[in-house]
Amino acid sequence: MSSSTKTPTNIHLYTAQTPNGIKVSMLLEELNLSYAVTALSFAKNEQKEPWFLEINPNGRIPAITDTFTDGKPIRIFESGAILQYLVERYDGEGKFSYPKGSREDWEVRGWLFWQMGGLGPMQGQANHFFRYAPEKIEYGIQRYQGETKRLYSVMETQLAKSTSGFLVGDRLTIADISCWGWVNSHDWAGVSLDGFPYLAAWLEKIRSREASARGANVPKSTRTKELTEEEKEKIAKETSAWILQGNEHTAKK
Ligand SMILES: N[C@@H](CCC(=O)N[C@@H](CS)C(=O)NCC(=O)O)C(=O)O
Repeated sequence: MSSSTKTPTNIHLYTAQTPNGIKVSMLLEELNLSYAVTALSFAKNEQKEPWFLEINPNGRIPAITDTFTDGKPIRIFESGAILQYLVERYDGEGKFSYPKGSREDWEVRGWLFWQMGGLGPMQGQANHFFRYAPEKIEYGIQRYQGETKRLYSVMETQLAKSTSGFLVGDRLTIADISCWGWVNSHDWAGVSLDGFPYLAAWLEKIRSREASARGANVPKSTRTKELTEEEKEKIAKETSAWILQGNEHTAKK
C-alpha cells in the first residue's frame, strides 16, 4: 500500500486477515486510494476494547474512519455499508459501480445484500461447525456446508449467464468484491469448488488483478502454499480458543 500515485484520503481501516476484512482493502486498492491500516488481534480481543467500540459498536472488523464531506470525522462499520460508502464517495467515474438508481445499480445492491445476509453468515457458520466447535456436530456441519454449496450454485448460475465473467454487467463491482474472500476460503469451510467451473474462473479472474491481489494481502500476506492437515488443525485450535473464550464471556453477561 505505498504507491505515490494514490489519491490521498484520511481513511483509516481497522481490519484483520479475514473474508470480511479484505473486502474493504481490495476495494481501497482498486480505487487507488491511500489509507492507513490498524490490524486488530482477535487473540488479544482487541476488537472488543472500548476505543474500538467507539468505531464499531458491534466489536467486529472491518470498520473505517474518514473525514466526512462536512469536514468532521465519520466512522463506518459493517463491510457492506463501507463498500457502499467508498463507491458512492470515491468512485465518481463509475469504474466499479453504476449510476445510482440504474438497473445495474439495483442488481449490485441485491447481490451485496445477498452476500451480507446469506453467503457470509452461512459460510461463517460452516467454518464454525467444521473447524472450531469443540464437539463435531454432524447436523450443524451438514446444514451450513449445504447452504454454502447452495449459495455457490446461485453464483454459478449467474456467472454462467455473464458475458463479462463478473456478477453484474461489464465490470468488477462491490457485488464481486464482497463475495470474493468467502469463495476464496471455501476450503476452510470444507466446501469444494468441484462442479462450479464458472465460480472457479471468476475466483481466478479477480485474483489475477494486481490491485485486488494487493488488497487481499492486507494486513498481512495470505498463504501461498497449501496447508497440511496438521497446520490447519493448529490454526483451528488457536482460533477456537478465542471464540470459546468469547462465548463464555457473552454467557456471563
Ligand atoms: N456483518 C459484519 C461481520 C463482521 C465479522 O463477523 N467480522 C469478524 C471477522 S470476519 C470479526 O470481527 N470477528 C471477531 C469477533 O467475532 O469477535 C460485516 O460484514 O462487517
